[in-house]
Amino acid sequence: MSRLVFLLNGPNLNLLGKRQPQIYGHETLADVERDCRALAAELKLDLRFHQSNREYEIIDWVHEAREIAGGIVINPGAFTHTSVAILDALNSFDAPVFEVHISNVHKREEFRHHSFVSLRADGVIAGFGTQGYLLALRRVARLIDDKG
Ligand code: CA2
Repeated sequence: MSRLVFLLNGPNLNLLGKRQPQIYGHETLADVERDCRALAAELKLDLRFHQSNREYEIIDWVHEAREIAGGIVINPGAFTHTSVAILDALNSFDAPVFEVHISNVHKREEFRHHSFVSLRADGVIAGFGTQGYLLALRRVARLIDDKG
């Protein structure tokens, strides 16, 4: 099983740490990437870390992952609640998929309670702040280790 993991972030997450810290915290996406890379090294995972505001780019990364990756960790941002296209792409990926939300979407507006991506995700983490990405990476590493 490949030890390569794609960590994908959707729209507006490039603004992390720069706006709405009461919801998303003070860490920037660069801070998150640094912490994820440090943990990935510890877990002996190779990491591809991406963010895009464009739905098609996220879909293209999922397609790329199909050929080479042992797991995907994805925070699809607002596409979580709208994108059948990202769900369809993830359904073509055979290895574990974990969905991460920095905020607890279930404590927020009703429209954030439904996730298309959850129909495919093997697990969902919400409301753990940016630590959620690290927890998801640990889970992927464990599943890859167990598969050998
Ligand atoms: O809680 C999450 O991680 C979300 O996926 C974040 C999305 C939101 O649409 C989802 O419902 C839940 C929004 C990301 C926007 O990120 C910003 C960060 C800082 C400032 C402004 C936006």
